[in-house]
Amino acid sequence: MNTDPLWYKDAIFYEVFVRAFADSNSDGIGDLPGLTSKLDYLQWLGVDAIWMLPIFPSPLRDDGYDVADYFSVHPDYGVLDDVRRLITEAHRRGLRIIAELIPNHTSDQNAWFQASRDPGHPEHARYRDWYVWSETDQKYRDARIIFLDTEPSNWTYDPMRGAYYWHRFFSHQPDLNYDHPEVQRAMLRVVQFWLDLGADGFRVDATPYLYEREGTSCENLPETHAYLKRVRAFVDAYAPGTMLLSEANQWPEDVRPYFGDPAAGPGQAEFHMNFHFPLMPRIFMALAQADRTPIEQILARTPPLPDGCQWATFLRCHDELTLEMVTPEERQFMWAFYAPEPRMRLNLGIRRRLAPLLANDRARIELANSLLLTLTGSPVLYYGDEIGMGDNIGLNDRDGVRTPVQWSAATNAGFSAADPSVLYIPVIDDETYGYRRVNVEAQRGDPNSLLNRMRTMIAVRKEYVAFGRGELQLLAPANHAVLAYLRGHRDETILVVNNLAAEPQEVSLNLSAFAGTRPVDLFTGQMVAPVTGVPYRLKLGRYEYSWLRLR
Ligand SMILES: [Ca+2]
Ligand SMILES: [Ca+2]
Repeated sequence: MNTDPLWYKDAIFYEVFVRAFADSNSDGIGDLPGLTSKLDYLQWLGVDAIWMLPIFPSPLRDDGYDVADYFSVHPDYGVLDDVRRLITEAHRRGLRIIAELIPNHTSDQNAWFQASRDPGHPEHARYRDWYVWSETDQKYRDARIIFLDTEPSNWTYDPMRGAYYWHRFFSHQPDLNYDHPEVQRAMLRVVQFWLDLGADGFRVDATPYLYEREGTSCENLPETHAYLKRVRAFVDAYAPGTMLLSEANQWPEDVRPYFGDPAAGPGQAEFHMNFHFPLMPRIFMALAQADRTPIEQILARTPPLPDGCQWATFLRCHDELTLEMVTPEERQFMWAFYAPEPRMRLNLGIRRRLAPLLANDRARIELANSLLLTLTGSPVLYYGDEIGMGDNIGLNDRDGVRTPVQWSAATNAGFSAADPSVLYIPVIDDETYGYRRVNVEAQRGDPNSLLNRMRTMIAVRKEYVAFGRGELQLLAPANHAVLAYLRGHRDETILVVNNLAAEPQEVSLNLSAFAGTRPVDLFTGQMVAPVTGVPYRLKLGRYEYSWLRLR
């Protein structure tokens, strides 16, 4: 295993929904032993860290983000020993395991909430103030409602308690009360528990929302940052090398404080990594418009990061393609282009997978991944996108992008030996994306498959430190259909050129600072035309990308 404390800067992350990955006991539900049995595949693919969606006991009304017990595993997935075995086997293969930490809210089925809401509960006195209770539903009115499609208010009345409780997400997910010192300590105990099991890091859910204060949006509050810094100080002391990744769906300047200020001294660091949410829709916008401007604009608005910090970038994830961080006009454009059918939309976003979003156009899918793997930060791949899995917009909410992995053309796509009628949701079985046509086994055997191309792109990226750690310098060619940039780290300089258009393009780059170098194509190892004092001219096919080392 890579023991560099900055390992996450060079890592490629892979997001796994355990339920969808592999079913070891034929009950139709993916589980921890199933995931463990597929670690060889992930090692072969070349990823470095596996981020698991929640595996806690839960009523699963929000796919496990409604936690009923932080100190156990949902029986569908296995037992705590299965977690230990998974982590041991992952580490043996040089793979890290990133667990979920869900600090803002619990399930209404959590024993803490049951004791808090019920005045007759034997432990009511202890848990009374663990949640945010109010006599009225009029407090914190400046806080927006996030799940606009389902929730009319951030308050819900509980007749048992005779009061309203606060919830930033679903009404079955009451917010914990971080003003209570016991709650602050309880969440640190959760962190400790999962570190003791061997977790290498946490993806921390919904970080902006921990505290509430009147007259504010109840997001990004100083009290919230102070607590998150305390979590960081705790992991640094208890398990050095643990990586913390924050989910703050905010503008880059608002995300910047979630990195903290590590240079300011002990206790001032916050997260090692944050997702770069606003970059994601702009990659899709740039592809739709064949114009690099949206990407340029958001990168210009992205502040430099402190030492040791890194963006997490992604194309798709388990949630909808969120359009919160775009203007209303841009949102209309994105909906019209990428979600022409109303049922493709959800909240302020689009509930589709990568391949269907890009019209299953192989060149376009590869180009999107070229951007993901070279532009900035550490990439996070979403399970199944490496083979171009489809989605099922006939399923509810976000289930359509959480279907079983298509391992083979066998029954249930090789995901499970159960009767197909008992699968947690059906496998994709349509003309274009069905498992008989799109599956891991077939693509592994085909050297020209998307899967093998993804594996090559991952391997090439990992050969050059500049992609994870280097400076990014955007070039400004006159042709706006081309996005070109230099990634540089010490003696490594890599030129990446992407044609965002469906038509071939010519581009002329100013590389005079590199006159005399002989660019080498990182995929073929072939030298291309030398750089001279005059503009460097390249011809690119439709959606073609080129990664060149200048030396
Ligand atoms: Ca199972
Ligand atoms: Ca909160």
